[in-house]
Amino acid sequence: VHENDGKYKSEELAYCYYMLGCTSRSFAAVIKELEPELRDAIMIFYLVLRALDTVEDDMTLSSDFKVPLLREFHHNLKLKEWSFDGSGPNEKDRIVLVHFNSILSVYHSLKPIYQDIIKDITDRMGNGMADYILDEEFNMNGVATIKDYDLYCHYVAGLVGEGLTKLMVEAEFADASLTKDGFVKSESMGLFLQKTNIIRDYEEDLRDGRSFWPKEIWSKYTDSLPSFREDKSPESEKKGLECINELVLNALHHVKDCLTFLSLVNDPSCFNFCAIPQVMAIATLALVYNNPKVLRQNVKIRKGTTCNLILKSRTFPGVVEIFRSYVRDIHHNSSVSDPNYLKIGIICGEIEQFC
Ligand code: PS7
Ligand code: MN
Ligand code: MN
Ligand code: MN
Ligand code: MN
Ligand code: MN
Repeated sequence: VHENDGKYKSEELAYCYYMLGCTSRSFAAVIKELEPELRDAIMIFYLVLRALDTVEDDMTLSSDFKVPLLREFHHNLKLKEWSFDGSGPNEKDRIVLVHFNSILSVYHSLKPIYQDIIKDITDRMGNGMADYILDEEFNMNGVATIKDYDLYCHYVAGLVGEGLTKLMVEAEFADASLTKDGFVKSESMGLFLQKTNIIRDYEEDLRDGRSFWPKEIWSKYTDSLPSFREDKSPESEKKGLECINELVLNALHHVKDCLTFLSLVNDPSCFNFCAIPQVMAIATLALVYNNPKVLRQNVKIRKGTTCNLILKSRTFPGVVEIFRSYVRDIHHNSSVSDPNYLKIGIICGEIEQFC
């Protein structure tokens, strides 16, 4: 229930934190613990992007309507009032679009430099998402090459990493070198989370009529991506597992950059905010690796595992230890018969050396 118990300095601010809790399980907890200097800015950044993603995800909107809405979305941040109630009643996060006025009110109270960072990322993400909305006549959207896969993930997650890094460096909570490397490390932070989400959500996304597994990878294992969930034969399952494992191999290439990034975040509250999603991602990758359940249902790490990970990830050595342990699990679970057995061995070895 929404209630302002005097903790927040305005009704709109209280309502924004209420919406944050409604729309995210894991991000709400870490954002609420941030230092006051960045807490409201990152909370608003999250809600603005959640609103944009709700438009992107809404399959009841025609692409003729959706594409300009995504491309122009950042202009709404210049308005005093804007809201949207055209999303279907089943759209789970539609609250942030219906009550976008509260987000705008708090957004305009942020430091101008924080507003500029948020608006620039919203502009580039909205335009990138629009590029990947396919025409109605193709009723399945999809990603063709590995390059397209990386570009889509750049738009929806790499850019979030860039924006968050700019905010943390501006507030002097992270090392300024992170904004002077062409954002390669923050890009890996975002891509590692997004790719893990895409691998895990195979079945759920197909059920929603979408898919983000790149054809360049899955076409080595099947002629049609949905066959992995439809064809129950052992041969099909074996190919499905080999495909998952190649996607995991691809995601593991971001790990070294992520660990370097985390070593350069100084403020403890920002460190937790950055590190917790990453340790959940490596735990999820270890869970999905060689796991046939991914082809039929949405798998999730256990509640108890999550709690232990959060407790252990408060320090950099704790995070490194968690990565070492899950990378070792993946290595042990790989079998000689997998076509990427050698490559998995190489990348796991490189990461373990690096730790
Ligand atoms: C601004 C905190 C920390 C340097 C809404 C955090 C959806 C994986 O759609 O909700 O349910 O499957 O499970 C977050 C880098 C982005 C990337 C991207 C904004 C880390 C809109 C998160 C989050 C950069 C597009 C959430 C990328 O997953 O998705 C803030 C550093 C939003 C981060 C989306 C996905 C995020 C995601 P869904 P989820
Ligand atoms: Mn989306
Ligand atoms: Mn989404
Ligand atoms: Mn524009
Ligand atoms: Mn997803
Ligand atoms: Mn999700």
